[in-house]
This record gives sequence, C-alpha cells and structure tokens, in this order.
Amino acid sequence: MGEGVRYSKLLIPTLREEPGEAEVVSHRLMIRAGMIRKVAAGIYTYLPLGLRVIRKVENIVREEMNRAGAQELLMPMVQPSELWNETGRWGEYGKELLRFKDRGEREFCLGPTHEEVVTDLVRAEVKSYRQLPQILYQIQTKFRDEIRPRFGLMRGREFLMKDAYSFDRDEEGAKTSYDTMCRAYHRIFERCGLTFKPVEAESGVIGGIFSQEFMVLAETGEDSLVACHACDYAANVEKANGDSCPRGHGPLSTHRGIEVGHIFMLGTKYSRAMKAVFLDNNGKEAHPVMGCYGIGISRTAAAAIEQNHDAKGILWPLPLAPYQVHVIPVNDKSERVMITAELIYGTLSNLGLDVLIDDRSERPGVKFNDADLIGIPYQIIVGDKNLAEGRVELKDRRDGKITKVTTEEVIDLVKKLALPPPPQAES
Ligand code: 5CA
Repeated sequence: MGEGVRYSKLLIPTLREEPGEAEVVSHRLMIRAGMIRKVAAGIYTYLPLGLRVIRKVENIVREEMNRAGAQELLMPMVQPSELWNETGRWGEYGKELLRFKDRGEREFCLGPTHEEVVTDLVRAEVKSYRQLPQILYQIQTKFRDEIRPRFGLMRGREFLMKDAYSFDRDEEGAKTSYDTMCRAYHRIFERCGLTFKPVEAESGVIGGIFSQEFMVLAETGEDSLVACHACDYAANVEKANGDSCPRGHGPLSTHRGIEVGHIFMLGTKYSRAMKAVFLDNNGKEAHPVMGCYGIGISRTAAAAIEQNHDAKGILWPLPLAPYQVHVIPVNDKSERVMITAELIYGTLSNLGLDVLIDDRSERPGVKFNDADLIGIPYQIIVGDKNLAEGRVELKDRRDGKITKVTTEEVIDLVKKLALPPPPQAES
C-alpha cells in the first residue's frame, strides 16, 4: 500500500556543501540527501529517507526468498566462542571478528556471518532425511571490524545483510538449492532495477567448493572483473588467471563493479566440523550438504547510487526510490497552487503510490535543488503560471524531460509510469 508524507514533517537534513570526508559518490550523496549520518567509523544511522530505501531492498529480497521456498528466521547477533571453536574459525577469522567477554568472563563475538549458529540449530533439530532440504534465511545487522571502513554504506563495520543457508541430503540436492538461490538472485537484482553481472569468485574465509559474486556494474566500483566477449564467462580478477577466456572463446574485457551478493557451495565443511548428522533413507548417518547465500542490503542501496546519479544528485531506480512521486507546489502562498498540489498528492497516495509533498515555505530554487538531490523519479511541479492554463509539469528526474499536462492527465500518466507491475511468475 502506498504512503503519502509531508516534507515539513520529515527529518530530511539536506546539505548544499560537499561533505569533506566522503570519497565515493554514494557516500557523498547519501549524506547530502539527508539519508545517513555517521556515528563512528563505519557505523551509521539510517535517517527516515535512507531507511525507506533499505526497506525497499529488504522487501524485494524477502519476497524472492519466500518465493524460492526459503524460510525466514532471526538468529542472535551475539555468538558464543564455543561454536566458533568447533569450526576453528575463532582462531582463523582474525581481527575482523569483534570479540568481547560477558560479566562471567565468557567469550563472545558480534556475528559477521552465521554458519556456526545455523549449523548448531540444524544439528539439534534435523535428524532425518525426511526433514531435508531446508533453506533458512534472515535479514540482520552484521559486524565486521574492517581495517579501513570507508565509502559509507559500501564498506561499513556495521551493515545489513541477508544471509541464507541451505541444507540438503546430498550433493545433487545441494546443487538444486544453489541453483534455486542463484535464480532468486537474478530476480532480486533485476527487480531492484540494477545492471549486474554474476562472476566466478574466490570463497575466502567462508570457504567451500566454489562461489559466485553478483556485481553491480559501476565505474566507481571497488572490485575488478573480467568478462568474455563471446560467451557468458565472467570472473572476479582475483579468480581469473591470465587475460583469455578459460573456455577458449576469446578475449576478456575488464569492468568495475560492486559486490552486492555472494553465493557459496559449502559442501560439508561446517556440518562435518560441527558433527551435524541425519539418518539417510538407508538408516545410515550422513552430513547435510550446505550452501550459503549473502546479499549486502545496505551496500545494495549504495551501489544503486553509484550506478545511478548525475551532477545534481541521485537518480533512484523506481523500485528502490524512497518515494515514487515528489509533488512540488512552487508557491505555498497561492491557495490555488496548494489546493491543486494537495489534490494530486491525496489522489496518488490513495491509488497506492508513495508520495512526498514539499509543503515547506521555501523558495522554488531550494525545493527544486532538494528534489533533484533526493532523486525521486517523478516530480510534479505545480505553479501559478501553468495552472492559469489548467496545467502542471511532470518532470522525469532521469532525463530531465518536462511534460505539461492537465491535473487529470498527470494522475493517469503517473499511475502508468510508477505503479509497480504485479511480480511475474517464475520462469
Ligand atoms: N556467509 C556468507 C553469505 S551467507 C557471507 O558472509 N558472505 S560475504 O562475506 O560475501 O558477505 C555477503 C555480502 O555482504 C557481500 O556480498 C556484500 O554485499 C556484503 N558485505 C560484506 N562485507 C560488507 C561490509 N563491510 N559492508 C557492507 N556490506 C558488506
């Protein structure tokens, strides 16, 4: 259901000046558009506008995880060292793992990922092949004590992740779960309105048999990837060796990207280490074969800006925009302007659209600059001059194109442009 809101009632502290410390465009624009504020290095508050974008990403991810048959749960952020000692990662993980003691001198860490906790759950509760497969996921705050937290939400210490874990009877089942998740990832990033590429990758400290990253393509991306011209081979540069395609199809080109998702075929690395077993259909003990699947929720919001911005501000893809329509009455002293703007605002919100109305007593220039900075895809500008001819302006934020139309026409047009189409069926 759509939601209408008044600018004057929202905390949107926009800034005209460039924030000094911010090195990348998403960081700069999120600060300037009043979406985030820093609390400590790599730790941010999401303000109302920023949180709306985060929620839009979460909703798409949640819908697609549920559609793929994954079940949502919520595990604790604080994890006991005992579980991490069972897999050896208490020793291996290094300083990124933030460790501390409780009042009883017991050791804990803030969860950077949840393989241990979820495997502990499954070994206690899943005893028979009849209970498999299981795919469990959560959307939760993670903590990684990164050496160089920078770039705002792109590389935070505290950040939001969707992490999913699959448990299967055998390798074949695990491959099916992996493929199901992979398809869900394609749908998620398509629905977000992002240009992306899945690439072969290294699996690092998570480990396992093989892994793929989902890269949002952007010149400002921190990661480098190579892609083949002739086939669909693509790999993170860390993984690719040499500059020709290993499938023998020809030259590779280099691109820059942002890793927004990473999926891993884990095998039995965790279930074996933690002695998770079930009885198979012959009554024999076996370890569930696992996969794990991450999406950086807060990073996806930032990556959307890296890929979609101009000199004036953000160009939100419609599915991630904090609001879909921004109604701008240019003169709040004019009764006619305010009545028309309120009418459009009310009608569009009732139709189920997310609408922001700039009801502030600000100069038109200030309102226009803020609107371009915040980057809501459609602006409806209501002014005395056009109203004298019975018209308002519909501005497309991305191409700047302005169409003069009647009040009734603007409702119809925006309905067509901005009402989300019903999600398509599984292909
Ligand atoms: N256990 C697996 C997935 S369930 C895992 O932790 N994978 S990960 O390390 O690749 O992280 C998953 C995703 O979280 C990454 O693809 C990235 O989009 C996001 N992410 C990782 N580190 C950060 C960070 N410091 N700031 C923001 N997002 C991050």
